[in-house]
Amino acid sequence: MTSISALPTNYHVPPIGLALVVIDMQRDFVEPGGFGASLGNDVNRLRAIIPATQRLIEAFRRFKLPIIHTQEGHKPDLSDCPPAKRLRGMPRMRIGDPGAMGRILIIGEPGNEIIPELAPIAGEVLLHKPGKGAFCHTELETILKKMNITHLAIAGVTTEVCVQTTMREANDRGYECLLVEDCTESYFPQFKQATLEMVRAQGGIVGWTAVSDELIRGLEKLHAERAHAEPVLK
Ligand code: TIU
Repeated sequence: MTSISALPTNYHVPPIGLALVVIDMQRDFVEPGGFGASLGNDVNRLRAIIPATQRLIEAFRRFKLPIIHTQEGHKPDLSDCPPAKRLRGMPRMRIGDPGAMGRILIIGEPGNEIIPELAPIAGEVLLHKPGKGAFCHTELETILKKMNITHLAIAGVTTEVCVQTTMREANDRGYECLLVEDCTESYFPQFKQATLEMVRAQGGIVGWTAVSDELIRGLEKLHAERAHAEPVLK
């Protein structure tokens, strides 16, 4: 087990079983003219996490650990978009309407693409999800089981919506989850802070939180332990 400095206690990771889940780092949420902006949000504040998230993704790649990218989006015919989701609130544009980056929150449209800085590469999982949680109406649990994943480091946007929902879904399914503090952001700073605190309250009721530098330091130790363990694992 590798011990990573985290809150509320150190986070322990086995030699095999850790994956990174990067939630919805798509143009729809971080660029003007997409779904996030249509809801009245200032999308620019989400861009601050791009460099740290890039470094984290690069570290997982360097150590050959699995990466799963998610994309919130709907089929062009909206058959997977509940009317409640489309009709809620008074957005400037609704899901499926034509926007500055194509139809809002529709799979295959330019706005739905992962931003180029964090784009998946061959061998990484790209998962479309119609809901806020990445386990809802997706193959995520099957994919994780096939890869023998037990531990999830979670990054992406927005902290209190898709990230927290996914973390809670994962926690209820038995995964040990770590939320990466400087690789997640919200349109509302107070909601990010509250999420970090509620995740790690009550002895880690939903999981752990840590900054990316600590996680990357942990990955370096994990890599050394794996090199040691590999003859035994074979
Ligand atoms: N609106 C908002 O904060 N988030 C979303 O709608 N989706 C995600 O969090 N990805």
